[in-house]
Amino acid sequence: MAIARADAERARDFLRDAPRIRCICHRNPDGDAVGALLGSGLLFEELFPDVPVSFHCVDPVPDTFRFLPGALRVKPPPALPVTQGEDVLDVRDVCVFVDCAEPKLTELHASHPMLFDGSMRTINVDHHPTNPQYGSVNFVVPDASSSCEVLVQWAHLLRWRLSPDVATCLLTGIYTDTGGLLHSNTTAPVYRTVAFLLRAGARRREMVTAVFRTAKLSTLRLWGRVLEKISLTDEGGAISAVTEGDFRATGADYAELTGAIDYVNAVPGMRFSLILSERDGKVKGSLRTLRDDVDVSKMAGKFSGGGHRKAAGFALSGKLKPEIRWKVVEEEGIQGNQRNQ
Ligand SMILES: [Mn+2]
Repeated sequence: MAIARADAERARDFLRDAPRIRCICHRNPDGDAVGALLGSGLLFEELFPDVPVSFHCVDPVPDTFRFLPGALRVKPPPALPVTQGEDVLDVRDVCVFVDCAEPKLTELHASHPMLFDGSMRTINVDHHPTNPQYGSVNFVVPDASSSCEVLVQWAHLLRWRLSPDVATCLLTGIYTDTGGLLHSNTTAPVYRTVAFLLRAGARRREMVTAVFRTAKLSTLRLWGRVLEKISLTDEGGAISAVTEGDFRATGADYAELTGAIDYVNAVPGMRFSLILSERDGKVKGSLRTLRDDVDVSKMAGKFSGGGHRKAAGFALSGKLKPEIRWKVVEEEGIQGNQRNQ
């Protein structure tokens, strides 16, 4: 599936004629969300120098991605038109949603309904197959590794030149959503896109050092807890859980959990892996598999979640209740040992 030229041009015209462009990514943003947010916004600034661009997210940019150009410009969402203030939403503004699989992931669906009810011009750039195409123009490409890759496809179609800053942002999203070009979504087109971004001047070394070779002590301690608590189930799952107590004790914030699942998923012979985590009265589940015959998006669907075949998630309201499973073992061995002493 690819982007249609007519859509690419229509979205470009929206941006060119907008009084203001607002780029918006999902809550708890990951590398693809931040990379696509900054990469798209900086690109639009270069393409349409007369149109002001702002960057919005309900959560701050994680420290890991603060090295990216424009990261310090990310602000909370704009105030509603009925209020007065410095940054007020105008219904003529054009909003670009990046990596938002559904409106509620922006956390603006209730407070800013005009973004989703068709009263504003919006562009929806994403790669999640479950995306309900809520934009006026939708670039939803499920074969793409990342939203950043979708942005490159759009740029290619209209022959937009990418600056080194834009290329660095977009490369970050491709690298993080493919786990450093290791996940199964690292297709030949991904390598071609990476090569294109490197030629455009993407600062790969700076990005790899910041994202893949730097971990805060609190992160390592949190991951230590995740790894220590891995248990294997009869169904072939490698499962771990982190409670709010774990976050408190390690001083890690929620975003620092990102990446730990790949280690849980490394246990040989397992069908899938799962990390359960507690946050604000909700339990979030992150599912991964390395196998082609397991579809974790179906498993997540049973808990009203979704995602991809190999990476999916869900959220339930509630808390985690610790349960220690003890097994009664035959006494034979113990007695034998005692006799030997
Ligand atoms: Mn993504």
